[in-house]
Amino acid sequence: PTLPATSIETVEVLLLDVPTIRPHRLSMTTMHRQTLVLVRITGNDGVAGWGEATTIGGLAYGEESPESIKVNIDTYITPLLLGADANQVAARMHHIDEHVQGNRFAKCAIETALSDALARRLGVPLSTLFGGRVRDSLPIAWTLASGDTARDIDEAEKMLAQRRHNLFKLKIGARTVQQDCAHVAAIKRALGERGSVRVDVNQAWTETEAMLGMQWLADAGVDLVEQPIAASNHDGLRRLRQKNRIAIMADESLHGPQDAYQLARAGAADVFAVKINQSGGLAGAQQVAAIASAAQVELYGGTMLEGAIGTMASAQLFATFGTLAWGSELFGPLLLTEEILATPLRYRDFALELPTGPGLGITLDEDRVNALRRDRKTPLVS
Ligand code: MUC
Ligand code: MG
Repeated sequence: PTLPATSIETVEVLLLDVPTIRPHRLSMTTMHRQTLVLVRITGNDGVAGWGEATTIGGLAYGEESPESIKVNIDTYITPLLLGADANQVAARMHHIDEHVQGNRFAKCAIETALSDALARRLGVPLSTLFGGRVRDSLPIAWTLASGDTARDIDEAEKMLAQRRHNLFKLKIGARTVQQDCAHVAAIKRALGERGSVRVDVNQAWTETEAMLGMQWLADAGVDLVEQPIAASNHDGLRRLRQKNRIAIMADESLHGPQDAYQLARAGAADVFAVKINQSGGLAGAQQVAAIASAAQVELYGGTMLEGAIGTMASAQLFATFGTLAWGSELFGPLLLTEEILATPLRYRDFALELPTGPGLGITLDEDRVNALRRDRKTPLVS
């Protein structure tokens, strides 16, 4: 059966400000809250789909801010969508690409919302639109980023005891290489073989610092280093890869299929951190995974610390990947103090379980969403 044409009636962009459970320290910023950028697209049949375009630290991490995403969708993308057929997702995205340069996060949220609604109309999980599931749950890493060694060890012990996470990503790069490596080595010593320890430098090192740091980290038993040097320095990544025995993962270097192709050609990474937002959407992320597979680059399912919508959209896609050698890090909702779903996501046995319902398979609690909306907050009275 073919779906009848469904015209797009509304496109809404909501900004939700949500505190984090503790400060989250990255080399370029310390987060005390996250701004979720949620997009809802509703068709004339009343069916709505959700997408998310959340980023990290305003403009500290990427080129799109929550506010720029909202204004660019409202001003430039929504007019391209209103009245058009909601079910022709590829046609809608192609049309947007013809008129809008860049803006990968905004495009990802739009594509996710259209795809969620389409899958709901068809009565299938979102993963079915991308070929169906290879797995029903995803291993989930946790990021230790309190900035304090003892607190990080304590946090990791709790995660192991609860059987919530046994893959740990440590955020480093804000202190000296020596200080950072001592911090990492202490954590790895405390955890031993009970957990995999990886680090994310978020581009903070020079190539010479990385050469030194990676040797120390390899000796400390660290499994992988994510984005040790500047995103654009593919040659440097290749040189580091050739001279070290520790795996290198590309994150900020990887903004969609073109980057995936260039990195693979350059032999610049052992692993790709695939992110739906950085890839410009689900289809772009699927292409990144295909390039990785062809080039025998291993995969890791990355996050921009999205809330439940972006997290589940990512999970639905990552569940279709043939292999996910390094697991994933879709823990975003667990870093936030507020729940926005009617039923929380299920994290257990070191994994996130995928729901079986149609579309994203989640239901938002709209009262909670509304309570967190920036535009609904009572203005401060001075
Ligand atoms: C990043 O660079 O990977 C993902 C997990 C986390 O703690 O920060 C992000 C961003
Ligand atoms: Mg990273």
